[in-house]
Amino acid sequence: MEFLRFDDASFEAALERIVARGEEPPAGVEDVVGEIIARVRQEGDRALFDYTVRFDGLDLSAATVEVSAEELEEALAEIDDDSRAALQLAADRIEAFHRKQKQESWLSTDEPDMLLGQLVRPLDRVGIYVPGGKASYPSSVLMNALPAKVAGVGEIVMVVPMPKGEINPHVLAAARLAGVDRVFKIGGAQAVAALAFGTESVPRVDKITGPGNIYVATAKKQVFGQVDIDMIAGPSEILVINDGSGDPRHVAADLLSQAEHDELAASILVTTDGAFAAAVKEALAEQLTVLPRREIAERSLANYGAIVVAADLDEAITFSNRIAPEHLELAVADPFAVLPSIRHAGAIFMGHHTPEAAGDYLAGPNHTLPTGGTARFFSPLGVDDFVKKSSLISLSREGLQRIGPAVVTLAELEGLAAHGRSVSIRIDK
Ligand code: HSO
Ligand code: ZN
Repeated sequence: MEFLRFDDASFEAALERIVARGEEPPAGVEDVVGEIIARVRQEGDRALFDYTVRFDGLDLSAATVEVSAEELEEALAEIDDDSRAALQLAADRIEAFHRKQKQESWLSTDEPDMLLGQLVRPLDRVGIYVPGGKASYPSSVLMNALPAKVAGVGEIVMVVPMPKGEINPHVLAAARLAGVDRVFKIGGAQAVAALAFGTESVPRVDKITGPGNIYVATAKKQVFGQVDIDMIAGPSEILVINDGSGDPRHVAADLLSQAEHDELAASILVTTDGAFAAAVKEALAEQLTVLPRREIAERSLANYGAIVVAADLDEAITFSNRIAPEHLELAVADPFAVLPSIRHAGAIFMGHHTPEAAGDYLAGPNHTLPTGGTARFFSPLGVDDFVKKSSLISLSREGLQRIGPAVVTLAELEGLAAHGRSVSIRIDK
C-alpha cells in the first residue's frame, strides 16, 4: 500500500505504475486467439467442441452444447428462496432503471415539404459472455441481459464455460430471470468466435458483450468489425474522495470490496485529512484478517492500493479527474457540492451511506463500467448499447425543388455529375 503526498518525488512514478497495470496482453495471446478464431470460423462445431474438450475438459455434441429450457427452469427452482428473492429484486430494479434510458425514434417536421428523423431499432441478436469459475457472477448476467431485454433485442444468447460440466446454478437462474433466450456451455476465445461467425449449433450474433479473461478480451477485439462489442474491460478500480468526515472503517470496507475482486484491482483513497488516512490504513489491516479472499485483496492493495493525502478538496478532485476512475465514492460531508467539479467517472457514489456494493448489485444502474481511465470517453453499459439508429429523409416535390439547386452545385464542385443529374432531372430549372 502506497502512502503518498502529491509533492513526493516518487508520486508520479507510483501513479504511473497503478495506471499502467494490466495494459499489455502477455506475449503470444494474440496469436493463439487468432488461430482459435480462424479454426472455429472455418470448421464450426468441430473446432468449437475440440477446443472445449481441450480447455474445459467437457465433451460436447450438437445434442448437448445447449442448456435446455427445463434446466434453466430447474436452476431457478433449485436455488434457495432468499437468493431467488434477492435476484428478483435486483432484476426488477435494474430493469426499471434501464427503462428510463430508452430513446424513442423521432420525426421532425420543422420545415415544410420535408420530414427528417431518426429511427431507433433494437439489434436482432446479441451474445452475452459470462465467465466460468470464480468470477462467474449472476449479477453480471442481469447487468448484461436486462439492458438488451429493455432495448427489445430479438434474441439474447448467452455463453458460459462449464469446466468438467460444472456450473454455478445462480448464473442459470439469473439468465432465466433476465429472459435470456438460449444458453450454450462454451467459453473462451472459441465461444467468442462461435458467436461472431456462427457454427452449426451456435447462431451468429450482431454484438458480443460481457467480461472475460485476457483470451476472451483479445478475441472480442479481434472479431470487432465482424460484430460489434462492448468496451474492453480492464482491471477495475475504486477511488474514494474524503474530506475527513465519516467513518474510516466504512471507507476501508469499500476499498476492500474492490480489492477482493482481483489482484490487479486498484483501490485508492484521496483524503484531505492525515489522521483519517492513518485510521483507514489501520482499519484495512484489521478487516483484511477476516476476509475469505484475503490473499487476493492483500496482493491488490500491496501492488496497486494507495492512500493519498491532499492539501484540499480541489486537489483531491483534480487528482480524481486525472484518474477517471471506474467507481468514484464521494465520501464527503456534502457530495452534491463536489459533484459539479467531477468530470470523469464510470459511476459516482454519493455520500457516506452509498457504498459501491449497492451499485454492484441492485441500486439499478449498470455495473459494467469503463475502467482504466476510459471513463474519459466511455459510458456505462446501457440500453444504447443494444440499439442502433437509421436516419430517415422524406422530401416532397416542393421540398426537393427547394434544396435541390444547392445539391447540384455541391455535386458539380465535387465533380460528381451523376449525383447532380439525379436531382436536376427531377426539378424545374
Ligand atoms: N465491482 C464489479 C462488479 C461486481 N461486483 C460484480 C460484484 N459482483 C465491477 O467492477
Ligand atoms: Zn464489485
